[in-house]
Amino acid sequence: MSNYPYQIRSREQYDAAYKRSVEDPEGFWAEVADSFQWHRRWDKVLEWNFTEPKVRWFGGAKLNITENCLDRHLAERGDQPAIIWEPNNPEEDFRVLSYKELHFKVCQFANVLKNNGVKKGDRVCIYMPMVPELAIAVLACARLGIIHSVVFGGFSAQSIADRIQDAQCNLVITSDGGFRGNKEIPLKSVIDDALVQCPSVKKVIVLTRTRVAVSMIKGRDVWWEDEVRKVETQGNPVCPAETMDAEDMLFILYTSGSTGKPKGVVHTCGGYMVFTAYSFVNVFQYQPGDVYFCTADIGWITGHSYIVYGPLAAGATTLMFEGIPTWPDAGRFWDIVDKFKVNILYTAPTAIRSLMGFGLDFVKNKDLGSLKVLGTVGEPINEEAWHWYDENIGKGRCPIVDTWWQTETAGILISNMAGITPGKPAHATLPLPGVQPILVDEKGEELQGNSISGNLCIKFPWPSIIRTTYGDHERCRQTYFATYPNLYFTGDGALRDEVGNYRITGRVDDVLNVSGHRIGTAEVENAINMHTGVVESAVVGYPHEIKGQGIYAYVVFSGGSHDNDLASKDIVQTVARIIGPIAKPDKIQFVKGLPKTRSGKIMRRILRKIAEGELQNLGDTSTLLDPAVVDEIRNGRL
Ligand code: 7RM
Repeated sequence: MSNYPYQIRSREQYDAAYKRSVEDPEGFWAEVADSFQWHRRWDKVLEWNFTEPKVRWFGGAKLNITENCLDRHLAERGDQPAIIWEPNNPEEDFRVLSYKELHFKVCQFANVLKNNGVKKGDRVCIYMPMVPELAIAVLACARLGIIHSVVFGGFSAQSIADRIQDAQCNLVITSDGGFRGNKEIPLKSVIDDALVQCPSVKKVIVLTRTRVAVSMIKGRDVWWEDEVRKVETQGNPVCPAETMDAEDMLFILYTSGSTGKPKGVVHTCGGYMVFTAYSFVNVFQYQPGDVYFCTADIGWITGHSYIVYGPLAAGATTLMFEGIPTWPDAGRFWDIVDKFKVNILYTAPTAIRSLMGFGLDFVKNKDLGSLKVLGTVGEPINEEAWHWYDENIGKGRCPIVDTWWQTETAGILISNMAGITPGKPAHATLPLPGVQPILVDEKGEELQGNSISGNLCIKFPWPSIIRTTYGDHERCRQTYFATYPNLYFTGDGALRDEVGNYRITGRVDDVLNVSGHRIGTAEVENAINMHTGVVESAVVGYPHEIKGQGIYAYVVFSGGSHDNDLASKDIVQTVARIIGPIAKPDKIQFVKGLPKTRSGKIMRRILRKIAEGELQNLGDTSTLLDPAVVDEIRNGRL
C-alpha cells in the first residue's frame, strides 16, 4: 500500500489510470483532487475551449495552496524535515527546517508582508539567492493570495525592470547579495538600478546574506530581519491563509519565446497544486521519508514546481542547494548526496555533461548507495550523458526519469515513472495520465501510428496548463493556441518510436535552449543591436558539447574597420547588461551583410547551417537578394 491514494505502483495501474484519464478526465481528476484540502469543493471539474483559450479547473472550489503544503502536514509530520538547505560553502552550517518551523516562518513573513502594505491580488517580485528565505517568501505570498513573480538571480537590471513593469509589482523581496561558487553576486544594487524605471514599487525588503554594503533608501527599503523582529513584538505568530478561488492567480513566471519580449506565464492555485503534487509523487515514486534533491534554481519553473510546491504538497523532504555543481570541486553534488543520504536526484543534462568532463575521480570515493531514482529535465539528453549518469551515478540500479515539460505546462507531461514504466535512453517515453499528446505535420494534420515524427501538440487540457500571458491574453492565444486550431502547440518537435515512446528532438521555433535555459534569438538580437556600433544582427544556435546549444551571433558593424576582439567583448558586455550573463553569445562573427530574401527576411536556415559547420548543402539560395554574402559568411566562419 502506498501513502498516496493517487500513487501508481505498477505498469498495469499506469495503463488503467491512463485509460480512465482519457475516457473520464473529470472523474479521474476529481478523485486525485479529493486527496487535498479544500475549503469548498468544486462545482465543475473542468470547463474549457482552446479557441479563446479558456480553461477552468475545479471551478468554484476554494483553497489555499500553503495550507496543503504546510498546515495539513503538521499533525502527522510536523517534526519531519520539510526543507534541508545546503549552503554554497560546505564549511558553513547546513540548515534543516521541519514542517513546523517552515509553517511558523511562512506565517511570520506573511505578517511582514501585511505590515508592508501588500494584499491579495498585488504582485510582488522576488529576486533572491537559493536560501530557505526564498522558499519562505514564495510561500508567504501564496498564503496571502499575493501573486509572486520570481526573477532568476542571473538576470540584469534591465530584465528585472521589464518584468516588474509588465506585472506592475508593488513590492520587491531581495537580499544584499548571494554566493555562487567562488563569486559573490550583487542583488540589491541590481534592484536599485532596475527600480529607477519602476514607479509602481513602493517597498523593498532586503534579506542579509553576504553582508556586502548596500544603500537603503529611506521610506522604501527595509531589512528582512528588522521586519521579522517587529512582527515578533506584535506577538501574533499565526497568519490565517487567504481563501482563494481555484482559478485565482498563484504566480507569474517570465519565459522567453520567439519574439523579443519575454511573456509572463500565468498559473492558478487549484490545478497547479493538484498536478504538481500528482506528477511529483508518480514520476519520482516518492516514498515517505525519502530525501529528494532537485538541483534547479527556484527562479525557473523547475524550482517552483519541483523544489517548492510539488514536494511540499506531497509532504516530502526537499533539499535546496545554494551553490554550483563545480565548486569547491566537481564532486559537490556527490558530496551532498553522500552527506544527506539523498534518495532521489533531479538535475539537468547540461550539469551531467559538464561533470562528465571532469572525470570519474570526483565520483570515486563518494557513497551514492542511498540513491534510488535519478531524473533529468530541461533539454534533450544525449545517449552518452544518459549512460554516464546511469553507470557512474546510478550504478546501473536506479531508473532514470527523463521528464519533458515546459514553463507553460508547469508540471511534467511526458516521462517514464521510476521503476513503473520503462525508461529508454534519450526518450521522455510516455505521457502522464491526463496528458494527450499528438504529433502533427506542417498543416496541422494529426500523424497517426508509430515510428513517426512531427510537431508536438497536446489536445486536451491538464490541470496546470497555462491560463494566460499576464496582461495580454491575445498573445497567449497567438503563441500556443493559434498555430493549430484546437491544440496546444508546444514549440517542440518529437519522434514517436515503434511502441509509442516519445523522443523530444528540440525546439522548432526561434527559441534556443542554452544549458536548459530558454532564450529567444530575437531577445539576444535586440540586446546586441543596443550596441551603438551594431547595424543589425542575427542569432542562431549551434551544437555545444556542454551547454547543449551555444549562441552564435552574426553581426553587421558600422564604420568599416574595427578591432574585432574589442568589439566582440563590448557586444558580450552589452548582452550581459541588457539580459544577463546567461544570454552572452559564445561566438560573434562580423559580416558585411546578412542573407536576406527580396522581401527582407533573414534566411536563418542558412545561418544555422553555417554555424553548425554544415558549409556545403545550404539548400536553395536562389531567392536571396545577394547570394554573394553567403560566401563571405561561409569563409569567415568561426
Ligand atoms: C522544465 C523546463 C522548456 C523546453 C521544452 C523543450 C526543453 C525540457 C526536456 C526538454 C527534451 C526533456 N521548462 N525540454 N525538458 N527537451 N527532453 N526532458 O525546462 O520552459 O524552461 O523549457 O525545454 O524544448 O520546450 S522551460
